[in-house]
Amino acid sequence: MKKEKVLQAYQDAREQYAALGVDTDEALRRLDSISISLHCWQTDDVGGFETPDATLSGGGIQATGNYPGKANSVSQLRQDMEKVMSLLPGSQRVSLHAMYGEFGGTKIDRDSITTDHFQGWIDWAKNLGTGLDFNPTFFSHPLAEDGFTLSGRNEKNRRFWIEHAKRCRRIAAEMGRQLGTPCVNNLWIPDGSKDTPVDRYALRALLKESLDEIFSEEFPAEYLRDALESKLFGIGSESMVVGSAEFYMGYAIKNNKLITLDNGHYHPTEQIGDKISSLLLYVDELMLHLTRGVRWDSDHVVIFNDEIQLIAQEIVRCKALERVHVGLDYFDASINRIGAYVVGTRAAQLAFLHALLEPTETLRKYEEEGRYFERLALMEVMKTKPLGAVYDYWCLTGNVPVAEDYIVEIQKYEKEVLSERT
Ligand code: RNT
Ligand code: ZN
Repeated sequence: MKKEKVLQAYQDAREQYAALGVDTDEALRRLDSISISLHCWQTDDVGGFETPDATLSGGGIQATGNYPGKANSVSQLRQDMEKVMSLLPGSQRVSLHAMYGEFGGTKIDRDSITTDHFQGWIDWAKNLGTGLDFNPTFFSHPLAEDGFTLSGRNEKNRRFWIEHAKRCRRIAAEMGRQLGTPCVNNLWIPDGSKDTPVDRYALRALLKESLDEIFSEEFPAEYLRDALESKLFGIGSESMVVGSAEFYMGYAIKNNKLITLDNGHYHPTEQIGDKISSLLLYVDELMLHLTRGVRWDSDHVVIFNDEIQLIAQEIVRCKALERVHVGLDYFDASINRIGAYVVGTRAAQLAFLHALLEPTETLRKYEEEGRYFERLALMEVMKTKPLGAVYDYWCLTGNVPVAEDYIVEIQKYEKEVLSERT
């Protein structure tokens, strides 16, 4: 895109928004403050670097497709993430899963991992000037094969997973300490049952007991934030998931934890954006796993759809940008994986920009006065304002490819780097 054209379009857009009382420069300043946590697992289809290879299994999550070029090593993963970040305006951080440690070719089981296995990641992040988030890995492991981890009745297995979770918190806190930005440690377990269980209470009581033990160790909030992620159902856990929305909501409110909202984890007619204002009244902070649910799958690439727009709008309208950690969670193995990141992150950024460019005060006034036609009309009008011109300008000033220009960059990377991989 020609620089002058982008600047010209921005000037015009700025005037159009200003006429409605919206300051585009201010919106971009606020957008700059949103750091998006990029989930490392889109690079390799949730594979990880354990020895022997922990191929994605259990947990009812599935990556489909076999597009060439997936990352096979820590260095390839880093190279890919760096490429992704070079194509994105604004700031990002990286979210790691415990299975992505540097294990030096030896078998280190999940109950034995330490910060040493992640020091290389911390150094890498420090070098890039970015932060890290973390996730214990409760799937793709023989001790998760029966479908239960922290809520399992097999006491030996449950202890193994408690130990894993405790170690992950220590690693995450160390990441936060060294990097000077709190690390969100997000806990998601696959536990659930395919068919109707009889004693749900016992399973949930066990999960509660496990969490109490895991969280008994205290860490400063500047280093570590603990988040809990629920799910409605998964493949193989259709009838009941132990860590349900109610379970974690109760736990988080009572124990001062964060709630992770993964918008692929609810009934398709539920509006995840609608949950934000309620949760913010009872928990200090939220974590987002932005994704796109499609029928049975919760993990398609994020696009600029109504659902993502409402989530961003609700956060902005609640004046809660500082209380929400924005992260992504999807894995599509059927398209260029670097492209998947850039499409999804840009869509999430667009949603926040769209929300920041809303004449919220005018809309609020209409609402208070019961002028619902005016509220509806203005919201519709805002949909076709030149949002893209403002986003393009942000890319230009951030020295990253504007609009469709990033497509060629990814094609080039595919040709030069990804296609060379075996
Ligand atoms: C699974 C959860 C979870 C995972 C990642 C890999 O349904 O969304 O967040 O996707 O931990
Ligand atoms: Zn998730």
